[in-house]
Amino acid sequence: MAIERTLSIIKPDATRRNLTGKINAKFEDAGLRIIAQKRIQLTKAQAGVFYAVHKERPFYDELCEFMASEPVVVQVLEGENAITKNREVMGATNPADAAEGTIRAEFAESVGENSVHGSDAPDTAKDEIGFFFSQLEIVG
Ligand code: RTP
Ligand code: MG
Repeated sequence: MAIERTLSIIKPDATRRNLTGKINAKFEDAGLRIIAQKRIQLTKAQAGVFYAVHKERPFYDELCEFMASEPVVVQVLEGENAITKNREVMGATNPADAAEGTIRAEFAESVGENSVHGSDAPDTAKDEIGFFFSQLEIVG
């Protein structure tokens, strides 16, 4: 199996409720290593660039507003099949559909305020990691 890297964001609903450590424990228990991490507050414009793929969707404005509302923790996770594994640990977008034990099943408040982001493919993972981190900040 390939060792991959993926970009993770602990979203404002989770940082507000002091859940960073509990969420990080889920990643580490699944064999994902946190090889870069920082707490930042996005502007709405920066959130808009990050989520530009969704700009035609009805929830885009609300999503950008939410992502800029309070600090987030951005991270690089590394491990075997890290992109897929992280999506499994996160659970479905809507917490009502998320499997038991997943981050979204346990912590998400709604389909919009759903505690975590994870890259969905190798090309987006590479772009998203580069959006937030320089090579010097990633220590694998
Ligand atoms: P993410 O990109 O944040 O990891 O989430 P995802 O792949 O599971 O879901 P995606 O379809 O990419 O949607 C991105 C984020 O937009 C918000 N959303 N709100 N109100 C709504 O119906 C709605 N749908 C999506 C969520 O924050 C979702 O994670
Ligand atoms: Mg997505």
